[in-house]
Amino acid sequence: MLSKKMEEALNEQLNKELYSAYLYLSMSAHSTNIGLPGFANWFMVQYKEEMDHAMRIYNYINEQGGKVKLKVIEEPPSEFKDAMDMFQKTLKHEQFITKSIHDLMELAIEEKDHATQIFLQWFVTEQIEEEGNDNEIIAKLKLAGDRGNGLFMIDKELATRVYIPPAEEGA
Ligand code: OFO
Repeated sequence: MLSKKMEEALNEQLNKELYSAYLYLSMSAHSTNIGLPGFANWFMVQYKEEMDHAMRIYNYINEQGGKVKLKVIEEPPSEFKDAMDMFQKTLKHEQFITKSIHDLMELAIEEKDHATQIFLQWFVTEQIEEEGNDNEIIAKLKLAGDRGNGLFMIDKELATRVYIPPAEEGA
């Protein structure tokens, strides 16, 4: 059973996760457009993961007898300066999402909503991984520079990222 306040906050988060998916889909399209297929793959996998995050929240609201309310998804940017710009924007966005998850957790604690606290735990852990991945790629981009052979090598590496559906990762 969710309080109205918790239900609204979870619906807000559902919208943010859908926006994340939209943002990374846009970055995937841009990467294809500028001839970086490995980056396009990485962002496409990220898009699918964000859709999974959204569906986790969607299912949880339903399971708790709440009402899912879908809101307008903001238009993401479609032009980026270069690969570094995309990853800096990705990191900044993920830091915003981390803060949003922490605020949700604070609300669940305030409301003594133990079920939602347990539910959110997965997201707290996931955000550590998300920011870690972005920081790692930014560090590589800094080392390699944003063009030439270094960028080509990073593109090859990002091409190997594979999407794992939630059922297969035991979630
Ligand atoms: Fe859903 O973790 Fe990124 O936004």
